[in-house]
Amino acid sequence: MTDEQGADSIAEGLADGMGGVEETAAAATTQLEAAADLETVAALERRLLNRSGPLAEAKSRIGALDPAERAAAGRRLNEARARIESAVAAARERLGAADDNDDRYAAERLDLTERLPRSTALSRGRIHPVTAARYRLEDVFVGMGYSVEEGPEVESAWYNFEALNIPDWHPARGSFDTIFVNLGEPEEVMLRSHTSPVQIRTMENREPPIYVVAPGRTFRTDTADATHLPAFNQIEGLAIDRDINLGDLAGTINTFVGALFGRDVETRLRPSYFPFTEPSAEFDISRPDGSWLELGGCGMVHPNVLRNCGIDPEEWQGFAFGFGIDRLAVMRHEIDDIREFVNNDVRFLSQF
Ligand code: FA5
Repeated sequence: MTDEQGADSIAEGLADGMGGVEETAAAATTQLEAAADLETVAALERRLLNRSGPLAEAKSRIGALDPAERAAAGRRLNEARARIESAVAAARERLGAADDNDDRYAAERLDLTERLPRSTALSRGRIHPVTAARYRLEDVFVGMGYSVEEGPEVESAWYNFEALNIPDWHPARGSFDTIFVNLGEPEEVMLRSHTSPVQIRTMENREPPIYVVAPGRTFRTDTADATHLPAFNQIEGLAIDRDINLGDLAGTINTFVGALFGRDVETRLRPSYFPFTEPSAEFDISRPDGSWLELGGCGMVHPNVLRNCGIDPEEWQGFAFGFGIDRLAVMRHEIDDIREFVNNDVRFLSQF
């Protein structure tokens, strides 16, 4: 028996006077409970309950009954209707809810156990080890009372050389292997070859006392090899105050190296030459095997540099230092070749 035939037979049962309405409603309920989809429920409802349907027809015949029987017949009919209606509602809820939920669940489904193939898996990004070293250095110096300054990567000869006591005839200009930019006067505009120009910019803009560090990219015509890159990073340090001496410089270097590497690492200063510091030194740090590694240059700020920035060298003194951040990261992670940092090999970079 199809659902539609079922609806017909129920309708006949109801239409046959008032006899058997309870049985008919029970049969309708059974059919509705068994209905497999919403369309079947709708077809049963239509046939049983609409205005020209059997319930309505049976009701119209109540008037022909004996008046004493009318109320009871009406009550039975209403109960049958109510029973069928609630069976329709229950069937609709059962099928409708299931249908709706199935669709919604399918659309919203998140498979938390799913594993993407390795090639398409999203991996978490990391901070590049040189950037991490820079952040760490900034933290250490900020903790020592320094503030962080930045300067432009394209500089004029004044900031990169002249104000730093390196006039154009000075042989030290040659040692910086400068990359010039083809703008304006020849050799007037360049990619900065060190972060020392930020010393000048800071002293021009600030009143002493000054305690700043200036990390950033620097550029030289150096050919890339295990210890050199043509674009590398330096951090500059500058302290200008009253009565600053070389001991303060040595103590500062000791303190930040200790903060970075731990107490076991020692530092030493070796006499050297930079036009912008006097006296000048190179500073080294000790390696576990007892050998020394050069980290950078430093010294007491040359009086000419102070004067170039409008600071009276009789009243103010200071020290400056500058060293390679990439070299520091190489040392920190015991890497053999500085070029690894720019090869962009994720297998290498994801180790840090
Ligand atoms: C200078 O650049 C000075 N401005 C440092 C200075 C600042 C001295 C303040 C005194 C006072 P130098 O050329 O030695 O100095 O470079 C400093 C450091 O930069 C080197 O010790 C090294 O760690 C790093 N460095 C230099 N060239 C390269 C390069 N091609 N690749 C990677 N690191 C480099």
